[in-house]
Amino acid sequence: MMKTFVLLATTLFATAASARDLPDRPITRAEVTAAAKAQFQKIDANHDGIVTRAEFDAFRAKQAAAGGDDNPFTHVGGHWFDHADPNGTGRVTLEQAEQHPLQLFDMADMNHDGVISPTEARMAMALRSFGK
Ligand SMILES: [Ca+2]
Ligand SMILES: [Ca+2]
Repeated sequence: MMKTFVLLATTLFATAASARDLPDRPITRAEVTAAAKAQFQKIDANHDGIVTRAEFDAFRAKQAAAGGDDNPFTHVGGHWFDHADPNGTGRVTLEQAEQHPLQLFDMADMNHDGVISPTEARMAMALRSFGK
């Protein structure tokens, strides 16, 4: 359970330095799906609906060259590919790319109302701190 919250923090809230930096408004499941899709489409350089390891590496290099991305909804973390491709096939579909963020979302959405409230987000962040 704790490990999952740590994962949540390192993915969805990866770049928020503290709970203070989180959006002080509810985060919806639809928003997470849309963010995952937007990320996927950016990484999928040749737009064939598959992200390869090479496309992921190229995107990460580009993101780093641009000085990183401090928006937790658009930042692509170093473990993105491994989370989306747990079987190591070297190919990630949109469906796979959405799965992990949605799993994390469902963990943080403690009352299962389809929304992460600012309180739920802060709890996830606090658990990240304990996990450090
Ligand atoms: Ca591709
Ligand atoms: Ca909730």
